[in-house]
Amino acid sequence: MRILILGGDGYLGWPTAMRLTLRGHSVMVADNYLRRRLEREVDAVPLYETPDLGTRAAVFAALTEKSICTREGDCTRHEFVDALIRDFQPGAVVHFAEQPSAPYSMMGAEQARLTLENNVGTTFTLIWALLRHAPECHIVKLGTMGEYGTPNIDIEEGWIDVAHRGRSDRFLFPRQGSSLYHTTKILDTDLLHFYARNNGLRVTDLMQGPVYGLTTTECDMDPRLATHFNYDAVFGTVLNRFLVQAVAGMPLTVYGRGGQTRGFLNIEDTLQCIELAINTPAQSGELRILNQFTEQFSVRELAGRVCEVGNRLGLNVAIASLANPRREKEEHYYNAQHHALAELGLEPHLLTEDVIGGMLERVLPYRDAIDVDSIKPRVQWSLDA
Ligand code: USQ
Repeated sequence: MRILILGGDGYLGWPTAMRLTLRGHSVMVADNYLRRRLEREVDAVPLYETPDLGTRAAVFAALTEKSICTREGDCTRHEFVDALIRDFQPGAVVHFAEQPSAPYSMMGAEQARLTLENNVGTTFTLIWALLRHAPECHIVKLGTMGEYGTPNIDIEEGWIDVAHRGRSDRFLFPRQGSSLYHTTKILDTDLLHFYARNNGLRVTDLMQGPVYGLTTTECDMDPRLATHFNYDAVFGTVLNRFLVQAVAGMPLTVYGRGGQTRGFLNIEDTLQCIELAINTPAQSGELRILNQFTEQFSVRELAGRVCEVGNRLGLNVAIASLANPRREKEEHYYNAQHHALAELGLEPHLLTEDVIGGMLERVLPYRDAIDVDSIKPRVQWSLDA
C-alpha cells in the first residue's frame, strides 16, 4: 500500500516509517521540523542528536535497499498537502503532524495559538485534500487518551450508549481535556466525525496513552536511525523523564500526590497498533475509535518501579514530591476499556523489571550529556493570561 506519514520526523513518526517500509509498503514522510524548532525555542535538548529525514532515509536505504521518500513542508498549508495527496495517491495516511506537548500548549497565548492553529489546521487541511483527491483513503489519526480526561465512570472505546427519558442513542464518549493540547485533539475528533458522517471519510482515531521507550528493532539497526528522545519538562513524557532522572542522579519528579493514573504503552506497541489499524481499515463513513495503551499505572507506581530497578542497578534513585504545576486530579477513579486492539492482534510488550532495566542501561551512556536544568517543571497551568 502507498502510505503517507505526516509528522515523520517525530518520536513515533520515524520508527513507524521504517517499520511500514520493511513490511513492504511504499512510504512517504512529510515534516516541517516544527518540534525541533519549538525545542530550541524553549531551550530543550534531546538526549542525543538525530539527523534530518533526508540523512536518515539515506542511511536506511544503504542498510536495507528500501527507500523512504521524504518531503519537507508545513502540513497546515493546503497547497503542500493537496499536492502530496494528489501526486502520491495514498491508501492510508498516518497523521502525527501535531504539536505534541501539553506543557507547551499552556505556556502562554502565543504557544496556545500555535498549538490550536497547527493541530486543528493540519487535520482540517488533510481532510480537504483527501476529499478532493483521495476520498477512499483511510486516515489513521493519533488522538490521545487525554481526550476523555479522568471521569468518575469507566471510559469506553470512543462511544457510549445513553438512555435518556425513555429513549436511547449512541454518542461520542464525553471528553474533557486537561490542557489545550488535549483539547485540540478533541476538536480534531469532532472534525473527523463530521466529515466521516457527511462525506464518507474512513477514519481510525487512536486514543493513545503516554508512550515510553528509547528504541525499536528498526532504530537498533544503526545509531543514526535512532528516534528523537526528549526528557525535558516541556517535551518529555513522564516515564521517559523518570528514566533520565534516575540516571542523572536526580530525585524522580512526581507532580503532587502522584495518584494520576494513565494508560501507558511501549513504543514497540505503538508501531504494532498503527500497523493493525492500517491492515483493517475503517469503513467508508466510519469514525472508528481505539484506545491505544496496554496497562495502566499511577505516576506514583511508575516512580516506585523505576526507583526499585534503578537502585538494583546501583543508581541510588530517590523520589521527590513536587508541587503540581498542572490542574488535574491527583487521586481519581480510572478504568479505561482497551479490548479492540487486542482483538485485532496486539501482543503487548509490558513494563517488566527487565524492560525498565534495559531502558535505564540505554540512557546510561548519555549520563554526562543530560541537561539537568531542563528537567525542572517550569510551565504552570494557572499562569495568568
Ligand atoms: N507527570 C509527573 N511528573 C513529570 C511529568 C509528568 O508527575 O515529571 C505527570 C503529569 O502531571 C500527568 C502524567 O504524569 O499527570 C502524564 O504526563 P505526561 O507529561 O507524561 O503526559 P501528557 O502531558 O498527558 O501527554 C503525553 C504526550 C501526549 C499524549 C498523552 C497521552 O505528550 O502527546 O497524547 O501523553 S495521555 O496522557 O493519556 O493524554
